[in-house]
Amino acid sequence: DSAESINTDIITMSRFILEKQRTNAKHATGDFTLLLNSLQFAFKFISQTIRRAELVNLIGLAGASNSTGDQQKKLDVLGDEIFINAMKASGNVKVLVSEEQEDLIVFPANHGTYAVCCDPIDGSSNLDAGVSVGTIVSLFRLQPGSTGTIADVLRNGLEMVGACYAMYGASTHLMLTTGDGVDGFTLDTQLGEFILTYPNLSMPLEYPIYSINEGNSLYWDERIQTFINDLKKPQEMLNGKPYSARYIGSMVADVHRTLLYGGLFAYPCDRKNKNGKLRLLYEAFPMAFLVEQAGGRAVNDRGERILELTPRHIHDKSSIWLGSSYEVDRYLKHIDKN
Ligand code: AHM
Ligand code: MG
Repeated sequence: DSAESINTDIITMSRFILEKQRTNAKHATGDFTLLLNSLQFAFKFISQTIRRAELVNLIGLAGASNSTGDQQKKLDVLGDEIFINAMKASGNVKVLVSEEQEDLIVFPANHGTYAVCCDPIDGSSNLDAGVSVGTIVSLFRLQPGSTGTIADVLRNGLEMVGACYAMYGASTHLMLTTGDGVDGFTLDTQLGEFILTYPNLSMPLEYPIYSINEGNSLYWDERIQTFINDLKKPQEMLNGKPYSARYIGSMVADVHRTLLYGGLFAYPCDRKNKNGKLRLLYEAFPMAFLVEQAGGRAVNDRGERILELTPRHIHDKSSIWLGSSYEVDRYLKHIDKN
């Protein structure tokens, strides 16, 4: 009987957050609930926009003409606008950093207490091939007494009060931490709701995958070259098999796989990217927070914990090694840390 197999008591993200708010003093402010509602809205809107654009572009390629002759806005720009407008409209956000905006944005009319940093569409070079991209977000509370300045975001990663990403893949997933574990949700497009699908996610402690752009290996430090080469040799614990390589080139998708399957994801410094490529505030910080909350680790090339770093500029970059504790520890041992 199909009626019997339908779960009539699903946990939507809104319900999940409200329940948390009732039972956990840390989330006792309705402010945070409203902020997460605005984030959900932005993710749904960006998700829908990407899916629609893909179809429209394909129809365009097949010969249909664009009657108005309008230039299609680039998806990165649309994603950025959607995100900024959603945060502005939420009223709870005072300060916003976006990868797409050179400067910090302060909303003068908002009396909110949150600072939000985001990469609205990360991995956008993959968009035209229909490969998963995502939105990455870190959340801070304003410093006590602050009316919204750069000092609200140039802070130690441990001061984040939340982090999340949405991945726009075969389905849209949303992984969230507020500092007590990671919970994952999947967008039910018919209901228009994120449904709790990965409650209290913990990642595997080890897994034989490494994920890195090996095309850069010529430019890596020798220590990094030897580390990655060692993973390609027969591994005793794998009955003589080597590690497998997986690299999508979308941080959200590579980190999502790492959270679910385990293994190692890295973007180290190299001779072309002297400080790495990924941005500390809205790429490395939120992913490090999520990975640690799922039981993994995240460090930079020198073995320093990502969450203990402090950016000096809003678009500062960092090298990163994150994933299962076994694989990150193995890197740390290789560089004589820990
Ligand atoms: P973007 O923010 O311009 O999209 O760039 C960030 C992306 C990440 O999603 C991904 O991990 C990385 O760049 C891939 O870089 P590369 O193509 O150098 O391997
Ligand atoms: Mg990015």
